[in-house]
Order: sequence, then C-alpha cells, then structure tokens
Amino acid sequence: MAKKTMSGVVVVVVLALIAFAVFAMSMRRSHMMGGGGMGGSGSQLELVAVSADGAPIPSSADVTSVTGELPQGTVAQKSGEMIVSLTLNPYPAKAGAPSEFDVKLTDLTGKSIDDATITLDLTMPSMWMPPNQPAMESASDGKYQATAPFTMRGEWRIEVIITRGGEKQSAFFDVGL
Ligand SMILES: [Cu+2]
Repeated sequence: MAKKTMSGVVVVVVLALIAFAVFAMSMRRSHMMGGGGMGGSGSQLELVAVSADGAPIPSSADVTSVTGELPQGTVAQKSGEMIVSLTLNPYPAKAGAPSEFDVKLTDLTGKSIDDATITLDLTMPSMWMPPNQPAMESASDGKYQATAPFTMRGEWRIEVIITRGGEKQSAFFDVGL
C-alpha cells in the first residue's frame, strides 16, 4: 500500500518536471515563431566567443593572461596575433533597443592596437536578416565603439571584421536574447 503511494508520487513528480521542461523550452523558442529558418539550434543567452561556424571557443591562458578576469558581458578571444575583447552594453542585450558594442584590441602582449578599421556584421545563424553592419568608431587605447540594435529576439552572431595593414580577419561571438 505504502509502496504504491510512493510510486504514485514519483510518477506525479516526474510528469510535473517533464511538463515544466516542455513549458520552459517553448518559452525559449517562442521567438522563433514565424521565423521559418533552419531552426533547431539551442538558444544560449550568454555572450560567448565562437569560431566562424559557431563552435564555442573556451577561454585560454593566452587570452586571460592579457585581459585578466573579464566582467559579465565581456568576452575575449585570440584572433591571429590579436586579442579581441567584446563588451555588450546593456547586458543582457535587449531586442529593438540600441545596443552599445565596445571592442578592445591588443596584441598578444596586451599592447593596444589603434590603427585598425573595424566593422560589425550582425546576423542570425537560423534565418536571413536584413544587413546590419555598423562601422565602429576608433578611440585611443585600442578601443572601438558602435551602437546598433538587435532587431529581434533570438540567437545572434556578431562578426567583428578587423582590417589592419591591408589584412582582413574576423572574430565571431554569439549571444542570445
Ligand atoms: Cu531574425
């Protein structure tokens, strides 16, 4: 009798957990409604450094020895002979409102790089979006800044396109909002 009650309780708890998981997933995916994209990719909220194909790049000693510990909303990666740090402000970013993008560019020893030209390319991996490619303004100390909106919720890819001495290279970052 007690055993039966226990298994009944377990079944109810498991069903409740499943229902909650399904509900949570549907909330996360609701931004995809009407998107008609390839879909499927799990949306992540945190800003992360990724490769060109979206694979996360874990933080390495190369990078952290130059940048130190980074605050929330800032992520850095090594790109060629540079360290590229990206800060989103506000963080978490909001859809439809202007977002400030701050890039800090240094060499591998932490020396500021001021002579680059940087543009951003904001895309969504799961669907075609109208071009959203703000140019960054350069300040001193290797700092570059642009303001642009994320035009909808969902998972975004931020390509930081760096041109320096006639050479072009990109660093990629993903963020979900
Ligand atoms: Cu979209």
